[in-house]
Amino acid sequence: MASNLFTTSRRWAGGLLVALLTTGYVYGQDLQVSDARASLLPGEQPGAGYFELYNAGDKAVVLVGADSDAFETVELHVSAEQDGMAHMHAVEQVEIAPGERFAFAPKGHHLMLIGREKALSVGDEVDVQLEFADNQRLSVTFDVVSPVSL
Ligand SMILES: [Cu+2]
Repeated sequence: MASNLFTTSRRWAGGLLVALLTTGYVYGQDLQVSDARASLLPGEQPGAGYFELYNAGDKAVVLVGADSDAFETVELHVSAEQDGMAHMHAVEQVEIAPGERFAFAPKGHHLMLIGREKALSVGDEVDVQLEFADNQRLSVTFDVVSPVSL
């Protein structure tokens, strides 16, 4: 029994190491994130995360989600206007073709930052993990900004 446990945990650790190395190689060079900022409203209202992704690689990149220790939930959303009213809804994924830039920006795609786990003020930094379809993750530091600065 003890040797089984040992084998399992060793295999797990090996897999983790491979995943970390792969992430560093693929996304360190081929996927660039810029202008990452989080706009937080006062109180319990959800905030919004904006950034630009540039796929410098030769394969499509598919963003499928995001996660952060600083928030209970992070969702991919898109804003749209319908009959003169602003709406937003969750999106399953965002695909960025090779050589393309994709902006998460006000009035368009955004990360919805729901349920703050701790107090955050303008000027703070907050880490968000972007999750991709091939099980890779990219940690991005967002600057906390005031909504009126956008
Ligand atoms: Cu939203």
